[in-house]
Amino acid sequence: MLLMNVMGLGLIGLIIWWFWLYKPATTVVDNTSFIVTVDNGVYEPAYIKLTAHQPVTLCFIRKDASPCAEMVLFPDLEISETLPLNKPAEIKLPPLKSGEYSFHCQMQMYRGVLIVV
Ligand SMILES: [Cu+2]
Repeated sequence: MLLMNVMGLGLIGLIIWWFWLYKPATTVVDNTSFIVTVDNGVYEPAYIKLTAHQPVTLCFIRKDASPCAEMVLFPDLEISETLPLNKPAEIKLPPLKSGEYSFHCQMQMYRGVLIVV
């Protein structure tokens, strides 16, 4: 019983952290669309939490003119996409099994992770 309460509190804490405190890093349009900006050498957010077995759309907005930022690759998903500058580029992801899927630019200088739970 105590353990359950502790777990429950932990879960609540995690939810609060994720939805309120962590907000600047995750832009959730709805449950199935996420905006990722590419700027200053980073993906923002770099960690994207997704629900398993649910198709999602990632909308990449590239503000970084560096040629390095031009491509985004999801090697595990065999997805690669060219990102136009200052124009949203939608990448539709298939339903994913839980796990971690990294994504990065061609030279792997920009890095991010999809965390599917
Ligand atoms: Cu690069």
